[in-house]
Amino acid sequence: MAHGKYTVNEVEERTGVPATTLRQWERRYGVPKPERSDSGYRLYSDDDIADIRAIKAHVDDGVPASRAAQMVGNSYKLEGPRPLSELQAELVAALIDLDDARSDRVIAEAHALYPVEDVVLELFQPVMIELGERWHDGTINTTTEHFASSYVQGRLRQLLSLSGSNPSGHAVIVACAPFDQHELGALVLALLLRRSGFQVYYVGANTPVEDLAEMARTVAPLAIMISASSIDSVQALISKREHLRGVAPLLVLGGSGFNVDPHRAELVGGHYLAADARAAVSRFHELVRETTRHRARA
Ligand code: B12
Repeated sequence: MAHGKYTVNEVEERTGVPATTLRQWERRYGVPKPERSDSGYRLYSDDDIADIRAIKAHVDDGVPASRAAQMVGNSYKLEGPRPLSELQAELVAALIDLDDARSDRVIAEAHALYPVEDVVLELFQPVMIELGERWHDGTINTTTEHFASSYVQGRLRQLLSLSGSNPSGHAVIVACAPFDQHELGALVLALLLRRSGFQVYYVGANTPVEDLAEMARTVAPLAIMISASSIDSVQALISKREHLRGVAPLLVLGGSGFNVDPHRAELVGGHYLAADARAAVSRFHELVRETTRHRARA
């Protein structure tokens, strides 16, 4: 199997096909079919580059792009279930078309074929990153972004409630930092924590730390876990860190505001675990084991 190794800009340089056209071909015709990096970026293989050159050659000869992509795409062999990377392109296209019935079908296919964790991390996460980035660079408008975010958020909330809460698991509060509306990462984290046996209290976007401390006095969690996606929300946590001190045995910080510089977690007085929720949950289990062992000895 060919592995993705070139970014979209490198492919643009090598083939002369602009990045926007590459994404359009992928969305409309399903060719090329780049893999995604852990953080959701497209990575093209040598085979993808060969396909792109072949499509370009047909287009240069006057063949319409749709037909050219079909000619190249038909040369793919059928190899069992569609990979999540293919479903990603289809879900992005369905959401941009504001088509929730089509989005439902793509997600039903993904759930039928892959574990929940893979669907969330390899379908929802990259799709949201792609749509959010397109909104940030102005290629989709706010209504489309809101439609897509609220659709994906709804799906994640549904999975969260279907996962049930384990009343005998360690209690954990999951919230977003003050001023932070980036809720999807926190939702993904809450879902994975719940599926791995924690009793999760999911609070959501833009949470004042004073209120979190108050809540901790009521539910006595083992950990407060806060997601911050922007530098502003990291700064808000740093300036309010005194309110979080000692309110729970563990304070865990994550999200892209910390992923870009994990040392920021020390400035808030908490632990940083990993850039991705699956790795973070597995490290969190270790941290919980160490903490509970330590507390039992004390
Ligand atoms: C989607 C998106 C949005 C959506 C959010 C939709 C929603 N309801 O959540 C919208 C369009 C609304 C938005 C708005 C804004 N955004 Co925005 N957005 C993004 C984008 C493209 C993807 C974020 C996302 O959803 N990722 C998918 C989730 C699942 O991934 P994740 O958040 O990284 O979470 C994973 C891990 O980090 C980890 N994790 C997350 N939290 C935690 C917590 C703990 C404790 C742990 C252990 C792990 C963990 O697990 C998760 C699952 O693996 C990012 C860029 C990017 N590539 O990340 C910019 C980005 C975060 N946004 C940014 C900005 C600037 C904004 C705005 C200020 C823009 C504006 N001018 O209005 C506003 C802010 C609004 C606000 N007050 O918060 C910047 C922040 C830059 C900075 N350094 O400050 C980014 C980085 C874009 C950029 N490159 O400039 N945005």
